Amino acid sequence: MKACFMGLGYIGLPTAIIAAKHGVKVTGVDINPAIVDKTNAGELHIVEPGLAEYLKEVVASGALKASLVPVESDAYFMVVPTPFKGNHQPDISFVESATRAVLPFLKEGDLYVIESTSPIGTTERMANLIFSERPELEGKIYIAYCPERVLPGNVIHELVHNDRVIGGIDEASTAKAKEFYSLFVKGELHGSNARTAEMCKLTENSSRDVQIAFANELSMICDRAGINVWDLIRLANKHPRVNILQPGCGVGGHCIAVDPYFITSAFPEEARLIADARSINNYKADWCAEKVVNAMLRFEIEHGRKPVVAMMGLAFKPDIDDLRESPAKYIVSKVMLSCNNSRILVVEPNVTEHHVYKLTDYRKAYEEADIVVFLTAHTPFKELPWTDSKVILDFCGIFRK
Ligand code: SAJ
Repeated sequence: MKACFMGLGYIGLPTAIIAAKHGVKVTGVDINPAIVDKTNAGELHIVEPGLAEYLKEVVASGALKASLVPVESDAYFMVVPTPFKGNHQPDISFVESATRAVLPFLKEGDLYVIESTSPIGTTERMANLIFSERPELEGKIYIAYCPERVLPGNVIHELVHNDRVIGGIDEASTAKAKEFYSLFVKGELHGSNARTAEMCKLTENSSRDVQIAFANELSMICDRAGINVWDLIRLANKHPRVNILQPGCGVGGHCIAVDPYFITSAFPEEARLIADARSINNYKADWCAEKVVNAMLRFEIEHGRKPVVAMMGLAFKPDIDDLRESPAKYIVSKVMLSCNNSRILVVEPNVTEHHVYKLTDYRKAYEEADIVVFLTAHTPFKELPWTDSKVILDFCGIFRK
């Protein structure tokens, strides 16, 4: 079995590696020559625990080769980004160009799968594109959608053990795609149709966004009501059928803060709760920034001098170095713009250097600051001693019991 993975990013590369480890002869394709060279040298260009050894092994055995262009294979996987445009409309141009790149190689009996998070109808659109360019293939190839579901940081385990949803454009396509994934997936493979599988991925991440919005809304209510939201949620979750997530300084990353827009842009009349959740989670970051600015003004009035402020965390979630779409980063820049005369110490223990912010060691910043703002719940922060000699704005529950 020969397979081509189009896109060697956070999902494409690990999936290509795992498939190669399970006996598939894999060509990993990327438009970035640096990624291709690095991969062929057996070096991992992403941060993912445990994956570097696997990559070395499959490159050394010849099971995985990276390339700038696809080669003739039995199966083709589209694992490219689907960002949104300025108006929150999904941009599927990378899926389309990857599809056009494999078009000349497709032959009878081949499997074509989209893994990229995609708006409803994308698989059908790509099938139409394929058949309009290669009409002789209609009814002769298998086309399916199978979304990835892995959590960065735990990819090796989740790629193999998570259940997968597989939706073909017809039953034969679903069956063919299931056959491929069963080569390395130990979780259950749930057959469906392409539109349902596309919506399923958007639903999973929207569901998380809505649940986090509930926690964030509670945190703002509790702030005004003088209630500790962490205690409240811990107690409410003692009910056997209640499971509230944790509030934070907003929702970041390239999945949960993005995917719901693929629903709201296509169904603006119907998707009201999903749209509200997005705006609550976006608003939470502005709310946090305003709290920081107000605390700084209050400090200046009370002490007759500007405070030193420590902004603790830039990553979009705990214990990672990924700053993309991070609400913490947004809050830091907003606070800096409003109070550019104050000394603001920026802390991110998982990053050694940043091109915009001068980073300070977290212990030093905590010691020096008058106001400490916890934005990301990184584990090392939890060891810092509680003190009431500073103003502490704990937006992510560092000091929760
Ligand atoms: N967050 C909270 N409170 C919580 C949980 C998370 O504020 O209780 C925040 C995080 O701090 C972060 C954001 O939400 O800013 C997203 O973090 P996450 O850990 O919930 O999710 P991601 O973006 O790392 O990965 C998600 C996962 N989806 C679900 O859990 C439903 C993952 O399984 C998907 O594969 C991934 O999106 C994706 O690629 O779509």
